[in-house]
Amino acid sequence: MTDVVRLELQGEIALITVNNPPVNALGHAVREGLLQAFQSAEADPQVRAVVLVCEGNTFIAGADIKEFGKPPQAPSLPEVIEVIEGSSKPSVAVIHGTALGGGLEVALGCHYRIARKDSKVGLPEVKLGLLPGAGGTQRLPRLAGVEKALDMIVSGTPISAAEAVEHSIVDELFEGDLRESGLAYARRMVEEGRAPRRTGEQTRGLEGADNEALIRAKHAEVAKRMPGLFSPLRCIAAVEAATKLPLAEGLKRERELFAECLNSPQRGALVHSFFAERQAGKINDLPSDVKPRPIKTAAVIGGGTMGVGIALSFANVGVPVKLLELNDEALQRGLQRARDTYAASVKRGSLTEDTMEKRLALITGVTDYAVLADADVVVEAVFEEMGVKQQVFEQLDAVCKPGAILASNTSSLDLNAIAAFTERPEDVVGLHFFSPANVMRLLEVVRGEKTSNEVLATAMAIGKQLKKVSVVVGVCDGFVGNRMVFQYGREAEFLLEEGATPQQVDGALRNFGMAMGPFAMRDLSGLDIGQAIRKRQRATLPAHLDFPTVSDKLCAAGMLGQKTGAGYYRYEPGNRTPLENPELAPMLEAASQEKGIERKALDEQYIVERCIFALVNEGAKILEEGIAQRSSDIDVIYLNGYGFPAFRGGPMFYADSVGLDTVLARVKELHARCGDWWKPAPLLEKLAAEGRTFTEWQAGQ
Ligand code: 3H9
Repeated sequence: MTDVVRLELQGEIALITVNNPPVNALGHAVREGLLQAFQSAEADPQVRAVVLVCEGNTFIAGADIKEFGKPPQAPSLPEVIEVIEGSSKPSVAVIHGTALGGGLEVALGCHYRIARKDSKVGLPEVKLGLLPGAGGTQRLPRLAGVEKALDMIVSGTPISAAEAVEHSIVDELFEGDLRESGLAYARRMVEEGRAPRRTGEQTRGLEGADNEALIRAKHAEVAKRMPGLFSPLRCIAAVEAATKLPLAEGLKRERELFAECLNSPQRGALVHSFFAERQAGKINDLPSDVKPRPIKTAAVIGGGTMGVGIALSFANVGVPVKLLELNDEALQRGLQRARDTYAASVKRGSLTEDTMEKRLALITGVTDYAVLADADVVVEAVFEEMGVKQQVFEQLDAVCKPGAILASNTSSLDLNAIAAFTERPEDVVGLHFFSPANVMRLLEVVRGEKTSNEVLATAMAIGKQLKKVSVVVGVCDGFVGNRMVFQYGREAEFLLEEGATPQQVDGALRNFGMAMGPFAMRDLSGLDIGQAIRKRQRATLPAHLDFPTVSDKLCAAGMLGQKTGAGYYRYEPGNRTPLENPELAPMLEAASQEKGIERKALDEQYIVERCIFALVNEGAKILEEGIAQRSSDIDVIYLNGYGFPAFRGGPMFYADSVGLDTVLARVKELHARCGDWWKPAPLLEKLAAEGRTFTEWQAGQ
């Protein structure tokens, strides 16, 4: 056996244990170990049944993602599973934690499956740009039926063990010890004289439904909901093969489709996103012995949309939270907003009435700062004005207990200045939530000049507690996300002056894969927000940083976006569908004329490059200034907070894949054509000259 797979005999039962922390991934040594263990059990005349169990927190969580793209090493997973399934002695997989991807495929290769009640099973390969490549697309439909298999494989979302039993994926649930439960089940198999029950030989799941219609419907759903994605269509094709071909041929077809996915650029981007998200949680210069402070109670200042969203985020994970407003009327509005948000979820069916009441009971409305004295963390979400922040932080400093985390949700103001309003700047940190805060996964954790290591570690732990993806950023105007989006949005507006319409710009960027175009996004968040930022920036930025004027014209006309029924688009009452705003065309004409620009048609690639490369050039500056720790952190921010397409890996990874020399050449052209704000970032020039990528670069090199 290998170090990571053990075989021991328990009477007539062979007990095979996988121990490959952290998630028992199926790296080369595990595959080899499993093969040897199952072959030994088969060859040993004393053995009458086999139990497969895993140590640690989880059953096998899939293939080892780090091996993708490297030369394959035998035995392959399909070969191992063929041996497991082909064995003449009945085997049972004992599932706990999450049996995912190749892990579930191994379990499907075993003849029986039992699962601990709290476990989950799934085939999430599609999220990595892949499809289940070790028989999952052939074996799952044979057990669960084509409809359920398509749902699981195309969405990648795991299901609970109980649901897996309902769909014949798992035979039985258990509670308690893994080994004992597995051995007890195996003894029963022996007593009952059960023969191997090979999944590949089952047909029940493939019968009795109109599989062709199910496949057609899934195609239509994918075309609508996942445009531009490579692997979902291949997932469907593989399941279709299961409905039409004998197992061996179906498996062969699955391998071909898997190889297509493995070689697609989308797989590279999605695997990058997976590791980038995990890497983001690591802070380079934080000593490993720093322990976060415990967070048992929270408080939020401000009962507006943002403050309430933050309060809901705490309540959602069971943390009692006080919501502070200045007067009773504003407080009641905030509390009502909290109730309305939950009620909408109850109406949609995603929350039960009972859970809603339990969560609401965790939110206490208050109007007096003194009652915040016992809070472990206080998050300020008041108006974005330094004077207002000053009042809040001075009061917090006066009432909060020593050791409380004082956090600001500012999206652009100087956190160091905010910290200086207190006598304890080391306890001040930025927690920049994204709207709606109870839904969006991204959290920028802003590290001030004086923020202590312990407070930073606690802020990251709070993010984890709230189930957010937290990324550490440094202090600058707009931090990472908004500083970059400012450049992106500005270019989008310049395109309007050059001749494009909002529909064309939004359409081009949606075709690129952005969840929303920049103008639809501005209409949603309100044009007055950008106007306030521009006002502040005009006072400090150099004159050559020309500002486009269309947005100001709309604001002057009272068209602030969806909330006023018109902005870049027009909206019918109660309907968010963007329609053409007839009042915009003359404003566009006027804006072009004022600058002496002759309006002309713009092509889609030009639109995309202008907006996306503006993100990249600013991202390069952010990286070099140390505002972000690594380029993949910038990607994580854009993937989770700004609707950047995951299959492109984030703006910095996208630039790497285009080639930094190509990006630099386009940036230089734009610099010559548009103005000095397009000056190439020195880091972009350096890496392009050295033939390196952002991903390879680390600070100080
Ligand atoms: C597949 O199976 C293909 C087959 O169909 C066909 C083959 C032919 N490999 O997420 P966490 C690392 S595709 C390597 O923070 P959690 C992760 O990077 C695969 N490493 O923990 C991290 O490392 P570090 C299908 C992996 O408790 C550490 O483990 N399977 C893998 O929050 C802890 O991870 C999947 O897509 C892996 N497969 O969540 C499952 N998985 O500490 C992917 C994790 O150095 N994994 N790592 O940063 C997950 O969804 C979650 O990790 C899991 C645990 C739910 C398991």
